[in-house]
Amino acid sequence: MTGLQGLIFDVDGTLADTERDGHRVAFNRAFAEAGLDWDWTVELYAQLLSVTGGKERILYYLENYNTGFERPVDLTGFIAGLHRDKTGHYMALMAEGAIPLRPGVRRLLEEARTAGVRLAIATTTTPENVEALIESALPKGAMDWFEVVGAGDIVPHKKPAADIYIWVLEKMGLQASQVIVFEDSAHGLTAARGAGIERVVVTVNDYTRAQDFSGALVVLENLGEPGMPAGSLFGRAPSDGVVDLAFLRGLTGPLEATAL
Ligand code: XBP
Ligand code: MG
Repeated sequence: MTGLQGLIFDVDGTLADTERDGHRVAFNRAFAEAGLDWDWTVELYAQLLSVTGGKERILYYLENYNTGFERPVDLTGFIAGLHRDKTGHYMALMAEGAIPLRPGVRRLLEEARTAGVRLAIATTTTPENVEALIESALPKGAMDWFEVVGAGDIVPHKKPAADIYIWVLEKMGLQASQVIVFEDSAHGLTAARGAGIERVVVTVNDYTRAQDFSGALVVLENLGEPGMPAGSLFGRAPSDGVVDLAFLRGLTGPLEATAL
């Protein structure tokens, strides 16, 4: 295992809890605006999250939950239009400051920057959405904190495919053994592991808590803050409940050794 050079973050569910009150709400606003009576409830959305990517998720919904919908001839164009409007609604929600970063995220980003550990993003979501969240939740110019942003349709296959992590590693010029990945979902974990990355820290949320995270080094409630330690679900958790660089640099053992 080589020294730690970079931290790669997933966005949705990892940097912030954007799915239930961000993406889901934006989808529903776009549907209503288009005159559709589709309602993606919190419960239904949990099932729809089995497919990553907003356009892919709409198609999955039509194929599995709304088969009676009379499809327009140009279904791909129809979905793309809906999704474009959804992105607009999502950006407006972020501009209102609707979703804060999760505990410990800003602290760890700032510690990494100070220490010269490189930062990157690997996400399925649309690039504009990443910028909207970062600009609303971090100081002005914080997009520059991330030297590589891998997002959306930039790769042919979205998570759980490994494409986005392979793309980000290549852009950073780093080996899989030189980075640690932060994810919130089994699909994200599978994607990172598929790219050969062994060190994956999972922080769960209500949509992902029950998923299978075997293959992660540690599964936590969140990254923790001093005085607000993170609960742990699996693996080698930090003794003080706070994920910082000292803890991450110690996460070097073989994978099997940390799976309790
Ligand atoms: C994120 C997603 C995305 C968002 C919607 O997954 O699945 O589809 O829900 O984004 P991950 P778009 O956190 O694993 O990257 O609508 O912009 O596609
Ligand atoms: Mg995620």
